Amino acid sequence: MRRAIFTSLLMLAAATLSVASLAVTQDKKPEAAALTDAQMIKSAMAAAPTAIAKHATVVAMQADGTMRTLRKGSNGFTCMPDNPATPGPDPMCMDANAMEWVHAWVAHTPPAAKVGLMYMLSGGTDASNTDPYAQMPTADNHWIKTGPHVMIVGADLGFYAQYPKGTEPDTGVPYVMWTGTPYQHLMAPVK
Ligand SMILES: [Cu+2]
Repeated sequence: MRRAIFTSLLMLAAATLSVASLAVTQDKKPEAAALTDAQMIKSAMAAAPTAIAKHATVVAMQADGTMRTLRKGSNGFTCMPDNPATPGPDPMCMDANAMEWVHAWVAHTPPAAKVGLMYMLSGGTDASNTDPYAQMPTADNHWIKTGPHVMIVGADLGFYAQYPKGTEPDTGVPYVMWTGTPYQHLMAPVK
């Protein structure tokens, strides 16, 4: 998983603060506002196979944590664009169960026991493998990089028990991210 959404929240909160300070300092504009809706839709659609992406709802996270719908879809999948503030490309497309899981993660609430699927086919993802809320690499948060992958979230312990759970996994094969937290999930590379 990415901390992209959580990062987006922080970014947007920071952007709001920047706007507040703009009046005083005339500082530069927050870059989170740079993408147009069309650009965000294109970015979001890149996360999943075309057959899924073209019928998916596309949403963008708002400053208050709510979603703004950029395009309504019909297949039960929701796609979110890359967060330009993070190093790697990180758009994602997810089914309804995975969307619930993401909301739980962002809200720091226990996720429902509902298995969900997420696509992150757009490219490399940098994240802490041990801290669901880390924003930056530190000496001990096991910052790792994973290429295009799919994720299984909300599965039971027996499912995750099948896969490696080390803090420094081989990201070329399936592994469990955020082991030991309520948000552990399978990361499965597809390339
Ligand atoms: Cu992921």
